[in-house]
Amino acid sequence: MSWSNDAIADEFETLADLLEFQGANSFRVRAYRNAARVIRGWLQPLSSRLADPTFDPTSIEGIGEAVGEKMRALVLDGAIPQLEELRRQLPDGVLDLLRVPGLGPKKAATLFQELKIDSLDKLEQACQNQELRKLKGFGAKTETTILEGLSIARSSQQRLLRSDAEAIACRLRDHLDGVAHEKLEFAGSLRRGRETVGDLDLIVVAPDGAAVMDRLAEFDDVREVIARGETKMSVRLRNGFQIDLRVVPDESFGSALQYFTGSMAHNVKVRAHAKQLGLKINEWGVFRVEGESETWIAGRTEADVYEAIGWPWFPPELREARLEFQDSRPAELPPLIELSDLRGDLHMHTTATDGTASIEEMARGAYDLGLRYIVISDHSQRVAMARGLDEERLLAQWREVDELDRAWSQELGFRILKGIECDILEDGTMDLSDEVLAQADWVTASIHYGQNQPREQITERMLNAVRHPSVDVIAHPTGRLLLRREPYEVDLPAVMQACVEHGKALELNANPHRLDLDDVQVARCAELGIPVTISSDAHSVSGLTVLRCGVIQARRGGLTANDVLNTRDADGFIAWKRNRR
Ligand code: DGT
Ligand code: CA
Ligand code: CA
Ligand code: ZN
Repeated sequence: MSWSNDAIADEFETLADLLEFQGANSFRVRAYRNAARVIRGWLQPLSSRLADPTFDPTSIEGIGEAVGEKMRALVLDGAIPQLEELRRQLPDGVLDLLRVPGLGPKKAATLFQELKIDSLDKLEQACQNQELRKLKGFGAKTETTILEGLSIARSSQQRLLRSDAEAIACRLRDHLDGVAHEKLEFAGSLRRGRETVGDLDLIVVAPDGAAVMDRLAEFDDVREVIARGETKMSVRLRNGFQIDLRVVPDESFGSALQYFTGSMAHNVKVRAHAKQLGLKINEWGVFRVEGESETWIAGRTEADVYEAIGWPWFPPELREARLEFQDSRPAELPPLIELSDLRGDLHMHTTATDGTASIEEMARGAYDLGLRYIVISDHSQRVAMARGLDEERLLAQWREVDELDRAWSQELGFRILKGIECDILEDGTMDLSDEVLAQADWVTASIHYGQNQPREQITERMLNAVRHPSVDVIAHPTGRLLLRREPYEVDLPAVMQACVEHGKALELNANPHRLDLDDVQVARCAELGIPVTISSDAHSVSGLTVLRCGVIQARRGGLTANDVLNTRDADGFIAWKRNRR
């Protein structure tokens, strides 16, 4: 049960939060936050290195004496004494306050001191009574933001982003390689590709189930074994996340995988259909029921289970009892899009604004992933925090893009296209002139400011952008941040209708924090014939790999390669824009 780098980093984040809450020196707070970032990004497991007394943690850039000592205490003794002391001093509810989006440690401290707020319930009350706006540095807007954030703080207590849950699943898979097993698969919402995951459901076939359970108990970050029986075990990690393990016989692997993949609603349909055929399905298999007797007929593989009831195998992403059935029968479904169908990436940033890589480095990264073209789309001037491009800098960047494009298309047949992520300003106009936008190969429009405007206003801004002759696609159309920020108030059906009329595309932003549009919304796009773009919005070379997450989301919406614009090759993509009505 040693500490993963993530769990170590979480402790330092909490330490920084609590110190900041107490009003500690901001230099110290920053040092702990930096340390957390370094630790999270470290590729080797630090806990095993720290067990070696000759290893000097301060040899790592960004780790000083104080952090190094605390890391050792944490890994060797199980706690950072100073952090435990802080936790003892503060009421429990204070830690909950720190999880409310829009409420940092400083603001939380003010609320605690001035209004004696030490729980989410008291915070909600105070916002509703409009008490916050009386304080310096708080306004009506803060109250709204906090009220919106409250539901997230309450609901996000256990759920993780799918990408974070997947990282834990990968580590666990490696860890369990240390014990004999024949089959191992993660079921549940992770397998269905949901954007957030409540817990992991692990199905294993092994010669010695008890040994697998012993091994699970030793997994990094396990805080407690919640339950352990003959075939089932549940553990909880330090971050509160739960893992459910089932050890099943080989002949039940497929039926257990099917059962625990869910969704519940999908399985209700499956069971009802089986019953009509005189069959019974549960996690142990498919059984023929004759009077009192039940005979096992299938269960070894998932395909066997579906075959036994005369149904096709459904991709797990579709098992939500939504698209996969029509009139309670399996729907006729064309093959879903796959990652390898993507040819280009239409949304990414470079060092010109808030990215960490140059145009050429992004191109190289995309080329190495097997893509054939990219659109460089840095921020426009309104996004001053990210050094957004004004017209002069943008035109200069485009000259550079053109030059690189010439070289790269000649040498590698790889295209680098001129784009921009142009802000839709608060008044509904575009952040750059029509004249400049008209020269782009691809114009992405998006909202970064005035996100709290009323529904009519936001919708009108989006409609303006869709109607703008040079705009091609609206990026992250609802503005939500998973587990952090609710979507803007926007009449999405109206925006979609306008996209149909004007032949514009909508983005499925693949960033795992956004996945914006969601599965139901992309399904609606496909239904209306609105081309969807799956783009990374990468700010670094490694950020390009999130395209995978976007493809999973698109599959959940039942999308085929045809529904997605950037599955076309560069010529086809450019032709689509040219032929637009
Ligand atoms: P999550 O963990 O909240 O993200 O979502 P799931 O879908 O992974 O839900 P979970 O972990 O509670 O259960 C995994 C699957 O197991 C679920 O999709 C269907 C199945 N399942 C769980 N509990 C029950 C139950 O009480 N009855 C039936 N029929 N199926 C269940
Ligand atoms: Ca689950
Ligand atoms: Ca579960
Ligand atoms: Zn962007």
